[in-house]
Amino acid sequence: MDLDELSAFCKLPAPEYWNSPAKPQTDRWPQNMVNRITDWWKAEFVFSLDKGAPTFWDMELPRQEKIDGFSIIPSLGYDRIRSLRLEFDDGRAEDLTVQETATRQDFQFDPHATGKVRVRITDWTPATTPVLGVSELWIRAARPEGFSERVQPLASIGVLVKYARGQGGIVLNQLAIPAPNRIAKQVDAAGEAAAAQAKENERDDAQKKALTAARAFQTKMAAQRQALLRKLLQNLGAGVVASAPNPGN
Ligand SMILES: [Ca+2]
Repeated sequence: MDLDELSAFCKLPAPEYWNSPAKPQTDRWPQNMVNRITDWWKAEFVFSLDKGAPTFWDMELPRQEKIDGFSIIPSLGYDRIRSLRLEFDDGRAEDLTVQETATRQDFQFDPHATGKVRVRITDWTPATTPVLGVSELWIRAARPEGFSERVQPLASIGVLVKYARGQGGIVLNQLAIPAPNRIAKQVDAAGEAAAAQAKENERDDAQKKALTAARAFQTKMAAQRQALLRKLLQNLGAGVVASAPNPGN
């Protein structure tokens, strides 16, 4: 949405980027960094340094923005983040010191014009198991003066938004969300299967109709044949009767 927090709208690398085959509902799922669930270890995102996982990743923004804020709740399960560097397309970076606490830590800086934010973990307190991770993070964009008066979210996730305009305004209450590829493919496949079935039914119907017509034709022909035969026999009978010699003669 066009509010100022953009992390959930960013494109993240796939789990393979961290050498970690993963699926949703595991702590190896990158989107766990922005799922806003903070009180369950499985809802964090972690990666293994001993599997060669890189300690940086790009968060691609939906469009060019001016980024001026970042927040994080680090994962405290294993290695503990002590510092981060945020890198931007303008060639500049922000170095942030992170406390080893499971609380949200907010950072504000001068805006950076950028299409992505590279998050690089630069220092950490090592644990016995070399696993690093993030519970949650947030990326904020600079908005023009008066933005918060004109654009007011009615729900925390920003799906319902009020755009105040003088005495009136606009309310956003519907979103067109394109189906993810997998679902789109399933829908396509289901559509194709249904079309094929319909075609088959049509073929079956045509066959049934042809069979019914053939049977009707057979029945009609049989009836005609019988009628003809009956007439023939009648004529023949009449003839036979007519031509039979008179027993009296
Ligand atoms: Ca989370």
